[in-house]
Amino acid sequence: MDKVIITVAPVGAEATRDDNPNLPLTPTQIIEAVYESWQAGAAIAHLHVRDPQGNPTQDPDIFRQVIEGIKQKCDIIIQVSTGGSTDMTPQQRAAPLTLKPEMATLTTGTVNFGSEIFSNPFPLITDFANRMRENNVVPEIEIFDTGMLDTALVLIKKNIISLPLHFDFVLGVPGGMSASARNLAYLADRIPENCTWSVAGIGRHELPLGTMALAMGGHVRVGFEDNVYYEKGVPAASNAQLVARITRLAQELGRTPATPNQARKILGLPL
Ligand code: KMH
Ligand code: ZN
Repeated sequence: MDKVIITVAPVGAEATRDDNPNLPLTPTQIIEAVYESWQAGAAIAHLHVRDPQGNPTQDPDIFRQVIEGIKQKCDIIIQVSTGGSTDMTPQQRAAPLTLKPEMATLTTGTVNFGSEIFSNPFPLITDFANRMRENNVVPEIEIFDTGMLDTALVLIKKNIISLPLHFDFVLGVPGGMSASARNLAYLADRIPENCTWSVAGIGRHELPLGTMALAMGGHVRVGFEDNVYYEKGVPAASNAQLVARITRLAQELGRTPATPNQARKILGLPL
């Protein structure tokens, strides 16, 4: 496994300009951030969008604008968030699936999320999975804690989602599974055969967990959604700066960043 799929998560729903003045907020800024990240080695863009006030929104019109802008510039795989933010209704969160993006996230359980709750009861998960099937959207299974992996296995058994699958382990959210090497190894060890995985380490954990994933044969997600710093106390200049660092580390470790089409092959997406 020499190719590594690098995902960029350029904005998320939680970070603000107070956290990092370089956070992309407008469609133009998000498009540019994704394009620069693609140039730096990213193959997947995990997308959230913001409204004109800079607040998180799942408005399909804004998603459409961002997706069309990205597609005019590069062939990066588009993955929309169905997580949205913790205060959104399921209906709001699922709205961008009607745009039929190549991929979307599917979180398979509920987790404390700082002082809030990221709510994903079983009926919501199955509803989102069904909508993805109807719209030919390939899910990426988001795992914030161990029980979510067990639920994903149940969903596979019930044929609500189908193999092969790509899992993203989001480690280090306050309230979720902690960002340790042992936890990463445990999760990576438990996914079904022929499946792939990436890690999204939150905050200061982004770099060490990403590096571990490179050494383990996994894939990596970086970006301002998960981490706004380049190093302790130093805000990153851009998402592309974080992608470029993972690309450099990958090359040192004998892993080549996959192009989007190479990533599509690895993930079983149509070319
Ligand atoms: N913003 C978090 C509450 C996803 O994109 O699928 C959820 C999230 C997960 O970001
Ligand atoms: Zn997200």
